[in-house]
Amino acid sequence: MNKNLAAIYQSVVEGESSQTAKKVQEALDEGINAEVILNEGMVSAMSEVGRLFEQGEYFVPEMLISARAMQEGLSVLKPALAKAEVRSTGKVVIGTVNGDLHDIGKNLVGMMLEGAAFEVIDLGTDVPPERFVEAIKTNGAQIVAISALLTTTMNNMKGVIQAICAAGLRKNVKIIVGGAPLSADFAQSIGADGYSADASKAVALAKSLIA
Ligand code: B1M
Repeated sequence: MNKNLAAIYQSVVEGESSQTAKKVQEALDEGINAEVILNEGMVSAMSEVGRLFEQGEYFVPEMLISARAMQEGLSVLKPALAKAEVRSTGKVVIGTVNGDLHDIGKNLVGMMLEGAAFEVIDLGTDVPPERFVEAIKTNGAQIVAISALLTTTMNNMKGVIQAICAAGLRKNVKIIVGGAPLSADFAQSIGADGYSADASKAVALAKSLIA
């Protein structure tokens, strides 16, 4: 692996925020593609953090400091990932479902959507169904993107879709879902319009749904 990519990987695993930011900048300066930095340097490092957590070598505080390092690196990477086109492709309301605090994947999806010129309204994490409904009404969004990282919270996505239906807004929006424990079958079972396994596929999906 390239020296800078290896250093990024290591600094995310070790939760070294400033080192991550520095090495991401160096990798960009070296001309390494932003998506390569993201996937080989950072996303793979978070998988390793997950593995260490599963094996009892890392605990929540270690996961948290690795997540901070990842966020720090992402803020340096963002301009390169989101080379926005001028015209708006559409409006997307995005959030992590209620009960769930994971936001790195959701933030990445938001960034990539912005890069494809979508206007993104980010509701953050632990978002209750009624806030999704309110945000659709206020912003006239065409797409709702919901993220969940826990097998326990993925089931709350159905509640969001039910609330959107109950508010009479279902025909106005396309609903896409994603997050590590999900699958296309799960998305279909809760009445979503689509599922994507990663951030770039989410962009393609969003574009195809409003085409
Ligand atoms: Co937590 N956590 N965590 N965690 N965490 C996982 C998810 C876990 C798999 C770790 C493990 O056991 N291996 C496990 C879940 C097990 C399960 O449910 N089966 C777990 C657990 C158990 C927990 C706690 C319960 C731990 C505890 O307290 N005992 C707790 C729950 C808190 C809560 O949410 N209520 C908890 C807490 C945390 C931290 C707060 C410490 C931190 C999150 C910080 C943050 O997000 N700001 C954290 C972290 C960092 C992780 C891991 C290590 C990394 C997640 C991550 O950021 N990945 C994770 C292990 C792992 O994923 N391997 C783990 C990188 C990110 C780029 O990938 O989020 O998958 P991901 O996003 C991808 C795709 O999934 C997809 O695109 C993204 C990019 O390509 N995607 C979408 C995501 N959302 C999408 C939406 C879309 C489309 C695509 O459209 C709408």
